[in-house]
Amino acid sequence: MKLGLGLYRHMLTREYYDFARQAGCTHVVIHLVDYFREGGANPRNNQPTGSKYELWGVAGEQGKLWTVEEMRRIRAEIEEAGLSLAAIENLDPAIWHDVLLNGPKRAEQMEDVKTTIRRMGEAGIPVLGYNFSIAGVCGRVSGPWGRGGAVTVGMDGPVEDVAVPNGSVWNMVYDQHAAEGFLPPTTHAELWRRLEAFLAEVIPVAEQAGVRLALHPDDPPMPTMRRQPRLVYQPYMYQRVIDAMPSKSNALELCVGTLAEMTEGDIYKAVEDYCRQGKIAYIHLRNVKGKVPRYQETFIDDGEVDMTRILTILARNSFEGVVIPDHTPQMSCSAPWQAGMAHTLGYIAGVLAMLKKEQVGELGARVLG
Ligand SMILES: [Mn+2]
Repeated sequence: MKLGLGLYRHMLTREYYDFARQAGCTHVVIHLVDYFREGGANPRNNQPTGSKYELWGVAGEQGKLWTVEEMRRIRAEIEEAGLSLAAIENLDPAIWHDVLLNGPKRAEQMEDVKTTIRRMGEAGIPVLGYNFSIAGVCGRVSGPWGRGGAVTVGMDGPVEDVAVPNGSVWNMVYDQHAAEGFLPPTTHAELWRRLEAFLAEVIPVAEQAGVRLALHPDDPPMPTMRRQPRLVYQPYMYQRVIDAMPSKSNALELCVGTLAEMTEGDIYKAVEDYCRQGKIAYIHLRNVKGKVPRYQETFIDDGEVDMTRILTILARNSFEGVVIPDHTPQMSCSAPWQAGMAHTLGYIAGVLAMLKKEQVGELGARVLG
């Protein structure tokens, strides 16, 4: 198991790489989409939050793909700082909105996704995290509900079914000049059909490129949000994603916090099950109190999930991927994001050190016995 840190686009600098190294990370997961662009409800010193119905920000340029040179340069800068680049997290809605929406540009945008995956392979980046979600992250509120009055996010009950405006998908705006109006509602069956068609086309390309696709579950995991169906909102639904296309390249970005917010299933069993199948590309670690539609994100050691148990399950099943902190509540200081990350990374590093000792101890006992 490797310790990593997720960095947003504006954090891809030597200062943040050094911060990750200083906190004990060997790996980073990077975002190339700038979620904060023109997003009023979305300050840069926190996770992208948006508000209940307000979107994160404006997506990039349509058809403008990440280049091999750009990805190679970023990878080289990360390695220069003594780290490895484990994954890119999330595709820009600008390049694949019609794949999610089954819109008129779907065919050309599928080619853009494939090109992106091939280029990642060329640049030596092994994992692409993604969300297959129409409404994306929404319906959440923030408040000082964390330990010590830390500001954190969560849901405070069912939200009104305010439809998704035209020109937006997955909590971002991709067309500021779209006609007035709202996305038509679709069904769960249709959303699964879109995912299955996507995987059937893209996974063979990913296999050839040596890239794993890793699906994040729907956050918050409600059956529908904003009149749109959601794909993975119970732990067992991840199995359907896996079975849709058996391949090493069809994998999971397993988010412990999101899975813990789900109303059914057992978080420990889910982690063990997907780990044993070798399906976890990397892990988002985050703790929570409650379940949808009433939950709050908490500090890593302050929620309802026993994180030492989660990390023990991963270690005993020889998980070799990267674990990164997901979000944390805002700590009261001039660098709330960094403080929250450093606290979480220190906690994970401590548990991993204990587990290593235990494993070495077991090995020693076996040798001696
Ligand atoms: Mn997550």
